[in-house]
Amino acid sequence: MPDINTVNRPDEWKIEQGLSGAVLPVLDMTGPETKALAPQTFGPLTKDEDAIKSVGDRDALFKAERKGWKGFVEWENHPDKKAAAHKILTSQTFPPNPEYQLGPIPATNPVLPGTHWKMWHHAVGGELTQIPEDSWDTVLREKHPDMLHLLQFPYNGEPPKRLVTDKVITPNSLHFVRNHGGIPMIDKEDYSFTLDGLVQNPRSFTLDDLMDESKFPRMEKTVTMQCSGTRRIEQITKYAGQGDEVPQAPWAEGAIGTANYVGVSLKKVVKACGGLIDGAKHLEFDGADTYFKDDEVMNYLVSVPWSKVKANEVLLAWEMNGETLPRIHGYPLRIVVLGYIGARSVKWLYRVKAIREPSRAPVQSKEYLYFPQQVGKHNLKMTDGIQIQEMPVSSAITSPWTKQVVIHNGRIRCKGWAYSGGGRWPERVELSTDGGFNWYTIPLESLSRKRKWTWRTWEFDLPCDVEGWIEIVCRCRDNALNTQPPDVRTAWNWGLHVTS
Ligand SMILES: Nc1nc2c(c(=O)[nH]1)N[C@H]1C(S)=C(S)[C@@H](COP(=O)(O)O)O[C@H]1N2
Ligand SMILES: [Mo]
Repeated sequence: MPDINTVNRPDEWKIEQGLSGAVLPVLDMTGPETKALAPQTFGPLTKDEDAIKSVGDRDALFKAERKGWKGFVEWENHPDKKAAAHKILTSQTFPPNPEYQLGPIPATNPVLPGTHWKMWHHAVGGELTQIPEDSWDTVLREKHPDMLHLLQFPYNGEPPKRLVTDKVITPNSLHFVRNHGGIPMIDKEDYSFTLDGLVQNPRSFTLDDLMDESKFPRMEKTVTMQCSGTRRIEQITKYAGQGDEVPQAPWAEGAIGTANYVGVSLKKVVKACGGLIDGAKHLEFDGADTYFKDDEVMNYLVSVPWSKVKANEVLLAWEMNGETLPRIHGYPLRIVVLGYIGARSVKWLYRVKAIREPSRAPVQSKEYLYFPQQVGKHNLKMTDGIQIQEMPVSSAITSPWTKQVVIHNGRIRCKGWAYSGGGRWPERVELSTDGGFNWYTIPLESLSRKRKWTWRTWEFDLPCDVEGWIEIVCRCRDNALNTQPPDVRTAWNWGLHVTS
C-alpha cells in the first residue's frame, strides 16, 4: 500500500453518523468564509497568588455575619465584598464548563459532581469553605437514598420515576431539590428576616412574630412546585443547549412535587409594615445562599409582582407536610408562590424588599427566560427572553419508560402526572399508543382529585392492539382548554426551559 496521508480520526465513522457531535468543531458562517473554530481546550490552570493575597485575609473578609447563621454571607449590601470575591475569582483560571450536553451524560449517581462550584466556593473561602461538605451531609440526612442526584453541588436531585407519582402528596424526603448554591445552616432561635424598601415602616420579623395567630391568620395550602427545567433531558438529548452545569441540570419527569405548606400570607406581613409606598409594584426576595455567575458572587434574588401578593397567593412557610420545613427546602422560612415556577419560591429568606420594577438581579433578569428559537449562545440578548412565571399545561408518563419492553394482553398500564401553572388545573388527560393519532381519555375517577394549585396524578390501562414498536404519548387539557405542543422540537429553546 503506498503511503496516503489521511486526516481521518480513529472514530471517524461514529462522528460521521452523528454519534459523536461533541468532538466536531463549531462552524462559524457569519463571514464570507466558513471558519472551523478550534475545539474547546484549556492550558494549565493559572493563579496570581500576589493578586489574591492583595485582597486580604479571606477568613476575615467573608466571616460569619450573624450568630446562628452558618454559611451565610450577605453580598447585596456589601459591594466591597462582592468586589473582593470578584478579584479572587478573576485572578485565577478554572477548567471551562464541559459541553456535556453534546457528549455523553455520565452514568453515575451523582451524575455530575459540580467541580467548578466546589472550586469557586473554596477559592472565595471564609464562610463558604465548608458549604459543599455541609450541603452534601444535609442531602444524605434529609433525602431518600433512592434520589437521583443530578448534581452533587449545588445539590439538584429528583425522585426516580416510580416514586414521582407514587403518592399524590410527595413525601418530603422525595420532593425534588433545586439549589443554585449551598445550604446555609440557620438556627431557628436566631432567625429573622427584614421587610424594607418602599414600605411605610420597615422592620424585622422573627418566626414567633409570624406564628402569633392574634396578628397573622394561619394559611395552609397544598401546592405543586414545578421547576421550569422539568423534563429538560428531552430537549438535551435531541438538541443540546448551553453546557453550564447549574442552569442546565438535566432534569427528567421528577422536577415537580406536591406538598402541604403552613405559614402566613405575605400580604398580611406587608400590611403590618403599613403597606407599600411610592409606587412600589414588586417584591424582591433575598435568599441566604451564595450564587456564582460570570465571576460574580451574589445572594439568590428574584421578585414577584405585588398583584400576586395582594391576591394572597404568596406564602411565608415554615412547615411542609406536617413537619418542620427541612433545611434543604429552606429552613427556617421560605417563600411559596402559588402557581408560579419554583424559581420564585425563595428558600432561606433573609429579606423582602418592595421595589418599583421587577428585580434586576441575574436570576430574575438573565435566567428563567424563554427565548425564541432564533436565539442561542452566540447571538442572545437577555431582552429577547420572556420571564417565565406561570408554567403552561403539561403532562408526563412515569411508567412505562422509554424503550422499555412490555408484555401485555391488549392493555398497557400507564402512570403519570398532569399539571398546569397559574392556578389552572388539568381537566382531561389522554393517552395514545400511536404517537398521537388516536387518543383515549383517562376516566376522571382514574385521575387524582381536582384542585387549584396542584397537579393530578393518574393511572390507566391503555388499550393496545399491536406488537412491535409503539409510541405512547399523553396530553392534557387544562380548564382554559390549553393543551401541549405535539413534540419537543416545536418547543425547543436555548435555555432548555418549559418542556411541556
Ligand atoms: N434561596 C434559594 N431559593 C430557591 C432556589 C435557590 O437556589 N436558592 N432555587 C429555586 C428553584 S429554581 C426552584 S425550582 C425551587 C425548588 O424548591 P425545592 O428545592 O424546595 O424543591 O426553589 C427555588 N428557591
Ligand atoms: Mo427551578
